[in-house]
Amino acid sequence: MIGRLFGYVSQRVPSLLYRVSLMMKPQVVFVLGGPGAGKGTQCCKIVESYNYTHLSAGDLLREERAREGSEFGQLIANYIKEGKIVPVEITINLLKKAMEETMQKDEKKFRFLIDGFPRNEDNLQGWNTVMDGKADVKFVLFFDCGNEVCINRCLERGKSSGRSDDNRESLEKRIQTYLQSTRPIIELYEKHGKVRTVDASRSVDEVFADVKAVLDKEG
Ligand code: UP5
Ligand code: MG
Repeated sequence: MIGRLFGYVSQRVPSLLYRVSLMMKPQVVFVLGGPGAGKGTQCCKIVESYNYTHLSAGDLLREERAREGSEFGQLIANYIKEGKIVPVEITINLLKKAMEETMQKDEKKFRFLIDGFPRNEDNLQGWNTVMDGKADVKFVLFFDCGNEVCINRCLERGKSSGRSDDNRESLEKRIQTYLQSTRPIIELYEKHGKVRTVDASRSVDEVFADVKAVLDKEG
């Protein structure tokens, strides 16, 4: 009897654990930093070594801009060119949908790097309204990089990227938006001890060594 009971329990334990893991809330790391700080580059490297899904808010907006029949295409195009932050109702829906689709395809993929969001107070409020209780923000990974380095990286990329905002005029606006709107959001998280800062002005590999140290510590 006891033997049978033990067998029953030991057979069920892994499946119970598995089911608990299925009920995991999305675990989110917000990835922030100036234009060209290396957010996308580092997220791609993280995905190679850690069990994270990379969602770039900028990439999702560019996809939506290009989607045939999108009612927001023109608005997104204007905002991106001007380095302005798209109203959160648009961005949050794209992010939520991408997270849901990822988890529907594979329930074990509940860790997300949300790259380039939240960029301002409006973004943060939108996230809190829509995602409150639905996801846990673990910390902000902040790629700290001087403006000149950021601008030069984007201008260099602009030679081949085809991005409508990789030109000096748009870049100056992007930097202003970053300083005025995004830095205060990083500072807000800093006050809550939730920012992990990496010096992003060094080589890709040097930056990634620090990123790894952060992720290995945070789990
Ligand atoms: N590079 C990268 N790391 C390097 C290193 N360590 N040393 C030397 N070179 C390095 O890198 C940029 C370039 O630098 C690349 O050529 C790379 O090889 C090189 P990348 O990794 O792409 O940097 P990243 O920080 O991702 O730069 P990005 O230009 O994507 O940052 P932005 O934050 O400006 O752009 P994003 O795509 O997030 O947003 C674009 C626009 O979308 C915004 O301006 C805004 O209008 C809109 N937006 C919203 O409105 N809401 C959102 O929530 C998000 C975006
Ligand atoms: Mg990017």
